[in-house]
Amino acid sequence: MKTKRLTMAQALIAFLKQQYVERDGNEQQFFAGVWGIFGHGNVAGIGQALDQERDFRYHLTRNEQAMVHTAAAFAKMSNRLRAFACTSSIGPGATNMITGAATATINRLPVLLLPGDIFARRNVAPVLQQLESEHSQDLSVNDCFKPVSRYWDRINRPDQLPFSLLEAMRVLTSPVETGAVTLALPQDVQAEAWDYPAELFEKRVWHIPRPPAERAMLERAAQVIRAARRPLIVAGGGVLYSEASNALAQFCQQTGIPVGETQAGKGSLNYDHPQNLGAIGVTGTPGANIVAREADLVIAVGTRLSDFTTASKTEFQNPDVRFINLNVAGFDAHKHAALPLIADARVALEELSTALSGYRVSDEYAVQIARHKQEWEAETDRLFNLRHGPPLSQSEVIGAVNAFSQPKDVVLCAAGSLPGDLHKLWRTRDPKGYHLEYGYSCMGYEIAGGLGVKLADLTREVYVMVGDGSYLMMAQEIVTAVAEGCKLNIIVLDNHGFSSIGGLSQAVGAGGYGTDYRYRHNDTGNFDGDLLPVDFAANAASLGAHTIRATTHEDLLKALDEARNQTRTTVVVVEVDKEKRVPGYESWWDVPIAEVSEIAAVQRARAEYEKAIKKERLFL
Ligand SMILES: Cc1ncc(C[n+]2csc(CCOP(=O)(O)OP(=O)(O)O)c2C)c(N)n1
Ligand SMILES: [Mg+2]
Repeated sequence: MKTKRLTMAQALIAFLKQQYVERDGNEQQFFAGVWGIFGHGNVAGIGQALDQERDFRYHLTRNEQAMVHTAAAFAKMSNRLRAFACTSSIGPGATNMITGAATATINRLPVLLLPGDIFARRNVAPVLQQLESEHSQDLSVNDCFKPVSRYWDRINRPDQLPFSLLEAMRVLTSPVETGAVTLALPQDVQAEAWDYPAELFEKRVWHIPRPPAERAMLERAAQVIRAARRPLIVAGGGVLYSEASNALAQFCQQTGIPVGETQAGKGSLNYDHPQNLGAIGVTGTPGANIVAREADLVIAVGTRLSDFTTASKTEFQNPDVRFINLNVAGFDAHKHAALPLIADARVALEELSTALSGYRVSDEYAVQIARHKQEWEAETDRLFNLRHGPPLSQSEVIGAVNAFSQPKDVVLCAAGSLPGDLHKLWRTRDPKGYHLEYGYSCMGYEIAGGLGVKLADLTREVYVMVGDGSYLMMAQEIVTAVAEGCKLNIIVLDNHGFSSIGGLSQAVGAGGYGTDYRYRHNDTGNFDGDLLPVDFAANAASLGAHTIRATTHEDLLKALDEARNQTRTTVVVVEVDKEKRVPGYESWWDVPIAEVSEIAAVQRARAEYEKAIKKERLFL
């Protein structure tokens, strides 16, 4: 057998370079490179290997959590056909990645995490940053990755590596199983050599399958659809990952069946497609939510049916409602006791189109859909043109960015009040034009994620819309964007605290307590003093960005224009009115209210809650 004597870390990098994926005959390299921060737990192993293998590009992040977000956003933008690896030192560098790992896994996005780990050799324990345990020596902080990884392993000997690498690739490239994959790499083992079989380093192409639905199930699904009077499609992220937008558009055009889009699925259809009712669920449009309430059949395509989509299981109120779940994962396909169509979205939608030839929804239903759409466009225009303030309303800022951006540009967001407003209002004109991380809704994803999106497609302008809270949590990747020459347009919406959780706090009777960014007041002892003088523009400028302050609508339009003409990452800071919110429409979210309290507002909220929760359904 031909072998190559390499350290474990050298072998790992040499292997990653040779991994390719292929779907629909298109082949491409799977790993675009590796993100990392070196410490003693990886510098002599992975760090040395990367120095030796300069054609496997190394990117230096400023925070390990951020780099996992960057990697996940890159994979999402690439429809999971490309990914990054992430290397960290041991201890805090490793555990910083856990939030990123959870974000990736919950959103079903492939990232390969390579945390350094404590010595396998043990004789020098406890080493710096080691979590000691009295009951086991087979334990380190990296065990914390287990629940947030779809595959987890620790490489305790260099000869274990090949078998773990093949498992890692199987999971990363599987549309069903993908998520974070963690290979914990003990510091000493990274530097140990072994005679690796040369075969391990040959080019390997992983086929990404498009499994068709079982014929019998497809026929049953077609029968059920033909019998339905008010069918509705819920389009999730799976539509986009499968590149099924055209198939869905054609299916809807042919059948007249309307669509509600989840956060991950927004963009499945262009906003002006006649059957697109827009956002569905807690942050949905009135049309999508009214149609959902009355639907007798829900065809859920590529969605996890999270509580934001199902309005905490109150979204679908027709007593006879049934579900067909078209999903590549059996787990999701069986939710809500659905008829499971386990298949690739694109393939199955094309097959269903054929099976439903001649079928079309009633004229009455079609008229209702058209009316909802028209009314929603008028409501969006109203919210885009409020001319409130200054401070401006958030909806006007969204309207300005939406109108200014080009169809193929990407808007990106993750947490706060922006995701709901964007879900409702953003007029998406390209399947990849709307990028919301709303599986984990992780504050701090925004700027780091924007970098991943930009790296995935340098031809598009990326508009990162970020609240002041999220910005303060993780703005340091501006430095990384500047270093990489990777231009982002970052719009900071400063409302001096948490509009989202502040509003929620008011709704649960807690009066917005603890959700404003203010000085602690000497008299009251609470944070109800003056507003804090945080200067976001000065902060962004200090990190190397071009910065612009905007106060009025006209300022904002000028700022967007100036930003577009910049080659450097540009941060536009605009103050918005926290209390001028976009309303909710025909929906509800289960946030349990205190069962007992002396406060009248809490008692009132509880009474409303007890009524609302009765609408939750079981779907067994
Ligand atoms: C890491 C993390 N911590 C806490 C939360 C809970 N949370 C959701 S939104 C929010 C406030 C966000 O503030 P900001 O970014 O200013 O947006 P705004 O609500 O003002 O629109 C918080 C604390 C979260 N989603 N993620
Ligand atoms: Mg805020």
